[in-house]
Amino acid sequence: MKCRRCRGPAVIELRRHNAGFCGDCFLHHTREQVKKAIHEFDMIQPGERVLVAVSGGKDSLGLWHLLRELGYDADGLYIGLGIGEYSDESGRYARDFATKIGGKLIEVDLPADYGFDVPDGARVAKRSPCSACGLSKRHIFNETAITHGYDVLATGHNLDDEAAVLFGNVLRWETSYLGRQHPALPAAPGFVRKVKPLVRLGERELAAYCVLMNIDYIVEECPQAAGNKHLGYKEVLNAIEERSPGAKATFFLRFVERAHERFADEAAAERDELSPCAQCGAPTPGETRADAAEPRTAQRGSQPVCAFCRLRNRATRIPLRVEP
Ligand code: Q46
Ligand code: ZN
Repeated sequence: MKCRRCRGPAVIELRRHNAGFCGDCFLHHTREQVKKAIHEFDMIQPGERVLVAVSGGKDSLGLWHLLRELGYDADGLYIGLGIGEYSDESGRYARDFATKIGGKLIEVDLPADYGFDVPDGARVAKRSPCSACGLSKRHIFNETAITHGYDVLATGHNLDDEAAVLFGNVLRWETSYLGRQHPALPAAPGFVRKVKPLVRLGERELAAYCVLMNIDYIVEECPQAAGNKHLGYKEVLNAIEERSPGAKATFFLRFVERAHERFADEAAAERDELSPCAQCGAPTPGETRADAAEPRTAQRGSQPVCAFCRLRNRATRIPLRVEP
C-alpha cells in the first residue's frame, strides 16, 4: 500500500479514511485532524492558557504533545486517584513526560489533598469506582483550572470514547447528557471552557502517534475498569466499525452536527438553575434524583452541597461545614 499523501510506502492503514500513510504523513494527518477540530469548534484562541488533564495514558500525553507542537501554551494537570500501583505508575509516566518536554505539570493528589481515594469513595458512596472517579476528576479539573487562571481545560477523549458515551446516552435516551455532549462546552459562571481536541482521532491513531513520537505511556488498564459499561459499548461499536469502516465517526460527528442542538436547551436550562455549593462554591443543582439517595443532612436550608463534597464528606466522615 502507498501513502496517500507522498506515494511512498505506507506504514499505517486507516480504513475509515480509505487511506494509508507513511510515518511523516501520518503525523501530518494527526496534527491536521487536531487543528481541524480546534477550528471547527472554536476550542482555543491564540494566546489562551490551556490546562491539559493528563493521566499518563496515550490519549492525554499525545494531546499535550500535539497542542505544544501546534504552538499552544499548554500545561498539564495530573490527579493521583489513590488506585494502588496503577496510580503510582501512571504518575511516573506523567512526570517523566513533563520532564522530557520541559512542560509544567500541576499535581493534585486525591488522598493527600482531599482525604480519600477512589476505591474508598466508591465503597462508602455505593457508587461504581468509575462513577466516583469521574465525579472527582470533573470537579478537580474544573476547580484547578479556575484556581490557576487557565482559559480552557482540554481532555484526551478521542473518537472511540465519545462514540461510546454517545451510544450509552442514546441507549438510555439521557436527553440532558446529550445536550452536554459536545467537543467544546463554553465557559459559564463557575465553569471553565472544556474542550476535546482529539474527537476526530481514534484510539489506534493516538497509539500510533505516541509510538512514532517516542512518547512512553502507561499501557496497563486501570484495575477498577472491570465492569465499566463503556468498555462493552466500545466492543459493540468496534464490531460495527469492522463491517462498516467510518461508522463511529459518522455516528458521533453527525450527532454533533445535526442532533446536538435539539438537546442543548434542556442542558442550558439545567445549567441556569445551578447555585453555589455551600462547601466549595462550585455550581450544583438543588435536590436531584441522585440526591434522594443521599442523607438529608447534605442539604442545609436552601444551600445545596455538591455531589463531590457529599462524596468527600461520606468518604472522610468530615462533619458538614457550612459558611454562616
Ligand atoms: S481511572 Fe477512574 Fe478510569 Fe479507573 S476508576 Fe474508572 S474512570 S477506569 S478513565
Ligand atoms: Zn462542593
